[in-house]
Amino acid sequence: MTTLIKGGTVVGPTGATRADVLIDGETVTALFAPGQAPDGPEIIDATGKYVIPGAVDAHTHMELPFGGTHASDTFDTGTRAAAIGGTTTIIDFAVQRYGEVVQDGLAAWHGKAEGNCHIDYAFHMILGGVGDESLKAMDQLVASEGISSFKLFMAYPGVFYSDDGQILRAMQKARDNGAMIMMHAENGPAIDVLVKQALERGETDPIHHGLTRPQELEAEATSRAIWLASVAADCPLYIVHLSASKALEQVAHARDRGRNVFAETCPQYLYLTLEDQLGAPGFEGAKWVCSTPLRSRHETHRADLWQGLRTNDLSVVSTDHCPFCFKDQKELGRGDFSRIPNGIGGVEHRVDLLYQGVVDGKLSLARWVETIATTPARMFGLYPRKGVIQPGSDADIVLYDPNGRTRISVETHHMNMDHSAWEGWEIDGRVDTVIARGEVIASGGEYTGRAGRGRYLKRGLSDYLI
Ligand code: DUC
Ligand code: ZN
Ligand code: ZN
Repeated sequence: MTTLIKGGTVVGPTGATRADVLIDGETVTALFAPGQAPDGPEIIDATGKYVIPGAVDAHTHMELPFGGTHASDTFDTGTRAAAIGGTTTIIDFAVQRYGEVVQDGLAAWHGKAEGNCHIDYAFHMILGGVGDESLKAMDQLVASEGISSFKLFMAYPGVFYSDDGQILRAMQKARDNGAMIMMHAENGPAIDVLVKQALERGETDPIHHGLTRPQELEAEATSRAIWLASVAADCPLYIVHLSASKALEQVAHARDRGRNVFAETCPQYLYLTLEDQLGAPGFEGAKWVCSTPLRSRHETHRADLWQGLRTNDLSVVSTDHCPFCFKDQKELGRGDFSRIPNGIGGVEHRVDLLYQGVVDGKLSLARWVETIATTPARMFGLYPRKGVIQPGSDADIVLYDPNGRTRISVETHHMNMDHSAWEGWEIDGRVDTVIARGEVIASGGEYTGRAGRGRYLKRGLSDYLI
């Protein structure tokens, strides 16, 4: 069946142009200047809308076991919410726990996702233990499993933590096989000292989660990761959930010297703060406990991160979607902030929240699309199948209404959470229609997709490899 998306403004990383998009089955087959398309196909009217590639969220944690509980979205609920919000591909993190065989961790993740996803999905691999076997497994995952990126943690001693020697070995392996090392860059052992001291002083409220993770410990770890990658013959390095000005300085400095270093940030760091959200009265701030933490409103983090997106020192915006309900989950940390499960849910709202940056004059239209769709696809080996509207690409397309409005609330969101980190936020724009591999799965507020239609995507190497 052929379909023509007619009358809209197609936005890509190089700008916006009036064009009609022809889809045949699951694939984009042609773009036409207005009025030049042949008669015949079914028409989707995009008058007054932006026509953008389906967004790619390169950082989600469905069902992640963490902090004595599990992230509350399943692949079913989480990918449905993503789809409704204009995201048509996620890259989730499969987990190798301490002592586990990497391939067993991966198989467990396939078991959770298969048959349950509403949109296409891929995996990165978290390495919970770097040793001879897991280094060998990295080769196998790159060569045969479509997994070309591995996340390591400089934080969370005793949970996911890798020491510098382990990190270096994984980086050397990645340099050899073309994979990307993704780094959670916070100095975990130093944070643990500050956490213990705070608790001994009786400082137990959620705000102390942020105060015990100062930006210096994010900047130090970021810098150390960059130097370790340098020792590993400039292994490609991607810093996840970068939140702080001083960490951004480290990335910018490396990039200015032509280093193979990239970074992402997340909407929570662009808009929310330590004082306003994490410091909310009583235990309320637990909703915004995540790591890296929200940063102080009295420093320049948010402005610096927006600027980093404009200058490409930050290449990608992901969500780090890791939802926990307030009741029974966040509540595990009443009286001890260090027991609050770390994570914020937001997979449904990234497209809208970043569009608000366009409205506010902080980001161009082209850069909006580039940071939420095109670059994540290129960074993680999904391009040009995903992240762009061009002949041969999957017909993953969102019609975005710049004249619409979105109000975010727990009453209306689709994520499996009993609260929203964005409660009451109003956005000047709205996801109107979502098309995934040629199928309209959401339109005008009605959802018509289904669990199981999403397919596993084997990824290639990053387009940005040098
Ligand atoms: N950070 C979070 O906030 N949640 C899950 C893991 C992580 O690194
Ligand atoms: Zn992390
Ligand atoms: Zn994460």
